[in-house]
Amino acid sequence: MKVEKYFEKILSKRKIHLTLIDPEEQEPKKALEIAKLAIKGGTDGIMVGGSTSDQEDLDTTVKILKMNLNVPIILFPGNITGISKYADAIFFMSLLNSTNPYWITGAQALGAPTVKKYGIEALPVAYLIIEPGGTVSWVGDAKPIPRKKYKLAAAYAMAAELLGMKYVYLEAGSGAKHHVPTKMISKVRDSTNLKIIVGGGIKTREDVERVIKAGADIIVTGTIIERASDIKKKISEIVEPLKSTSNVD
Ligand code: 1GP
Repeated sequence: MKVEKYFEKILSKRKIHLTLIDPEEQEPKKALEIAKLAIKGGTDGIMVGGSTSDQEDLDTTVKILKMNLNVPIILFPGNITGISKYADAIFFMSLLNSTNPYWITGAQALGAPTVKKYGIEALPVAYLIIEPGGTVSWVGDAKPIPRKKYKLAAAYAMAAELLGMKYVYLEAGSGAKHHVPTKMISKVRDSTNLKIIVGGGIKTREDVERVIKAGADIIVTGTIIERASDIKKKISEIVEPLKSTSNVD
């Protein structure tokens, strides 16, 4: 099944949780171990990528995950080195609030032929960096959206919708102290029909509850699996509110 269809199928019933694994943080075998525990805990898919990915580490990690798991493996590229032929799909992202055209259309043009050659399913994503933004904000030359400027985030999301994108990713930055403000998520929800992905600084079950209530469709967590002593328990705890949400209500 295509990943987009897989998402749609889940979203017709409830919200989605994805686990982000940075291939630079551990050996591929360890990444597989972590992913297996996250899946047992109830995550719906594995994202692989980071702001500074090495292509060889990425390829080996994606390959071992793909061969051993039966949830989608989705690339989350930090640059053109973030593409692997073993993945099921790629978040094909444009960092709309970058100040450098390389991150808006340049890397995309350089990476597109490879994505097409491998036949990787591309999910078009407007990537928006919200304050504080962290490493990705620095690397991506972003002008991070101030946390109280909800309308700015909504305006970017509306532009993304009109440009034909299907997802908007509201990113507070990996390891952020606070996740994206709920009022900003609600404003984006009210302004577009895009699927809303929210990531950065989501650490607790309460965070997930708030973010979903505000209108997020897909929740991404990364840092918590690096810190948890019991990964399966931590993931099952935070996905619990998702499993009881309904889009049919
Ligand atoms: C990073 O949004 C993701 O792009 C995940 O952030 O590491 O804070 O969970 P965390």
